[in-house]
Amino acid sequence: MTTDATSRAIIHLDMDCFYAAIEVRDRPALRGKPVGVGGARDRRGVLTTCNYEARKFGVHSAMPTFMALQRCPNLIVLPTRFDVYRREAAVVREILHRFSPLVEPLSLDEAYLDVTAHPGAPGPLAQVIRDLIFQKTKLTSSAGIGPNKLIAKIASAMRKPNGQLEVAAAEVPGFMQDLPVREIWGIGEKTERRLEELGVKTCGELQRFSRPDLVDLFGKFGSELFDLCRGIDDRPVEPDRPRKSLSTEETFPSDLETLEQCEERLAELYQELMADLAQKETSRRVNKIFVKLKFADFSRTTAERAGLEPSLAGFRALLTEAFARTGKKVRLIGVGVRFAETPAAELQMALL
Ligand code: TTP
Ligand code: MG
Repeated sequence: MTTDATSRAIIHLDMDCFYAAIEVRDRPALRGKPVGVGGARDRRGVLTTCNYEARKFGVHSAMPTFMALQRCPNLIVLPTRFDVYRREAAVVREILHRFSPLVEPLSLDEAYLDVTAHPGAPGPLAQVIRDLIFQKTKLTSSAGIGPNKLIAKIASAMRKPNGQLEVAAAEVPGFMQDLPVREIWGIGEKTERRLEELGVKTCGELQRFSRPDLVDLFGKFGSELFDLCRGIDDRPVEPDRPRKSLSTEETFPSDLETLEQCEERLAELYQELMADLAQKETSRRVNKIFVKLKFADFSRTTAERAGLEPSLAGFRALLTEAFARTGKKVRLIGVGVRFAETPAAELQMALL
């Protein structure tokens, strides 16, 4: 059966201050206090996120920790625990899959669901999903419900934290009218500034331009803008295609000569990999870890070990092994994981 694009029911679900909410849940004494999660000030760290109490002071994601502490001196800064976040995200993901096979994760705490085929009305359905998530995890989430991804995503942000907003197809024109153009997916600072120069701040104002006008101004994206500013978005909800591995690597400006130098860089790459893993591959079980080295003469070697969860100690052992194979100067280090073959089955097992 093909579904008319205008009659879809899409939910955008986003956990509230996800990492911070988990830390506060696990440390009840922190309830009501401003909490950030990320790197320590003295190590030039950056916050991954913070709770809503901290946001009142102007603290936000990606802010250097020292700056966050200037704005909010009582901020409690906790280190990240990616393994815990991944586990919670997997529980959430499993709940979402009970309601539709069409779940498209945007990050570990955010996803679109196409619930068009579900017999329930989408608004109450979103409430049921959020209640279930809370029941299982004691974490709150917010949802937007609309006829497409654009509307659903914008709507969920409007009722944060712990709320939801449904925009019916008939309400879309009114919803878009006063909406700032920057809310549209694809409009960055540059486009926003150009539009402002044209006297355009809201989607309603943008609607005065014809499609050819917008193409003249913005090229191919202009044509998309013509639809988006009217709340029209035909992008389908696309479930994840499982990848086989995830890795991160760095080529160094000058070759590394000693194992100690390599170990220092390995620790940084490990942090990056873990953050990436938490964001992109929430529910997958890792069944192999590996370290890849490329040497000054461009030859390469990979050391890997099966049956290990990723840990710094595990990667260090592999680095030592790979380094000892040649003793040549190191031009690039890569660290990565390979996933178990059948993600869905693995996940079911993990949750039993
Ligand atoms: P978001 O959903 O963007 O933020 P959030 O859940 O913390 O807060 P909100 O209530 O506004 O949704 O990101 C989800 C998690 O991803 C967040 O808890 C921490 C992590 N993250 C980073 O590591 N770096 C970042 O720059 C951002 C934005 C998020
Ligand atoms: Mg979130």
